[in-house]
Amino acid sequence: MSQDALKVAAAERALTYVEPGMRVGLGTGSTAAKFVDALGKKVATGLDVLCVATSEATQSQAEKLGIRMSTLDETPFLDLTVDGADELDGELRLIKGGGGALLREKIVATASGRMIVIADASKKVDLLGAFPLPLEVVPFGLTATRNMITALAADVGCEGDIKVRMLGGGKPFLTDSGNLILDCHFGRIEEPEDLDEALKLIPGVVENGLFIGIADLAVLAGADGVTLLGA
Ligand code: ABF
Repeated sequence: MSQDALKVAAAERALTYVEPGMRVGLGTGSTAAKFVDALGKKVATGLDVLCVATSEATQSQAEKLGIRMSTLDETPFLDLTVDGADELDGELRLIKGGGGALLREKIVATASGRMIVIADASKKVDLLGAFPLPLEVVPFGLTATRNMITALAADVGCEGDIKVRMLGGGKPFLTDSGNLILDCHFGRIEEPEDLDEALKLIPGVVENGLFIGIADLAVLAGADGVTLLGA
């Protein structure tokens, strides 16, 4: 089965949790996009849901599919959010933000009664951190902020390169909120809760890509079928 087919399988299983009348948060990334496609097909056959997107890219995809969209200000409580992840461990702790949408993703997921993570099974790891942890930071005072991240992360056992995410042509990647992304190549995150707490103490860090205590269920598609974690 191709990786694309695995993403579709996870997305289609997650769709079985969507009920008529639900308010649904729509994630970002290639796996979440499969869910939005599948939801769009259901909507075309009469399913009525109201959705909030976690990025401009997802908003535009959903609108093209005719999905009824709202904003989090108009609809501040959602029944369910379905989103992808870059890594997840057995305790449903996630690294997100590879697509740069972690801030809106975390706001939307936290405003939801339930969050379902969809992924191909290769995203499941024993220890988080091989995927560089993304942090959304304000551009002002970048060097000072980066120095503080280096010091506080080392205090909780995380050391490694911290790189500003760049686009081609020497321009920095900017998030939908106009901030920068720092990718922290820690390699191993032994104590995700401690790192999360430490990062929250740094004023220039708007949000970090650790999602702890937010996801309720992971739908993982592998060669031998779909498995559920947290069910
Ligand atoms: C979003 O998309 C992100 O939080 C995560 O970074 C990424 C996963 O992308 P993909 O599904 O394309 O692997 O869910």
